[in-house]
Amino acid sequence: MNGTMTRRIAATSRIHAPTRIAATSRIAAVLIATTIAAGCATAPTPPPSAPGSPGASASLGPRPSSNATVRVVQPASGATISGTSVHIVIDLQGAKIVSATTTAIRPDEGHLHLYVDNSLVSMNYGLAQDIPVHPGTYVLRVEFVAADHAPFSPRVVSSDVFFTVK
Ligand SMILES: [Cu+2]
Repeated sequence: MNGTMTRRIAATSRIHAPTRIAATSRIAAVLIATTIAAGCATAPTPPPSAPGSPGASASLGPRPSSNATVRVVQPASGATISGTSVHIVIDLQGAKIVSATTTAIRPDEGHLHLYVDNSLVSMNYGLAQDIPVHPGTYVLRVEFVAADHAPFSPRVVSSDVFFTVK
């Protein structure tokens, strides 16, 4: 980790305040220093479970549903990459990304929350993002959330994508 990388991350990403950082998470450790500019005051929301998991939307209160679907295009599941960052590309169908934070939510507007190893590490208002990584194996999951940063019900979440950095 060096200062150059930190500055580059801050300049290119809207960093979400992590709601729960595993002390052992390599990426969380990288990103913890860059979480200052969070434009997103997150309600404490549990990380999304993989599709089909029980209890994915428990205790979230009444939330609208959305017809949107989201998936990870890149990296490919099982990919092995080298370098100090991974390029993530998301496909979102049935909704559009809006940068506004509002409680006047619509089922077809929102933004993406990105989880690495169950930690919410970053968010931007686009469909592509570079995330700094160290060698290791990671699980990536993306969720489409409403413009108030809270999930839809049922949650609009991608399948898990595993990738290895060497
Ligand atoms: Cu958000």
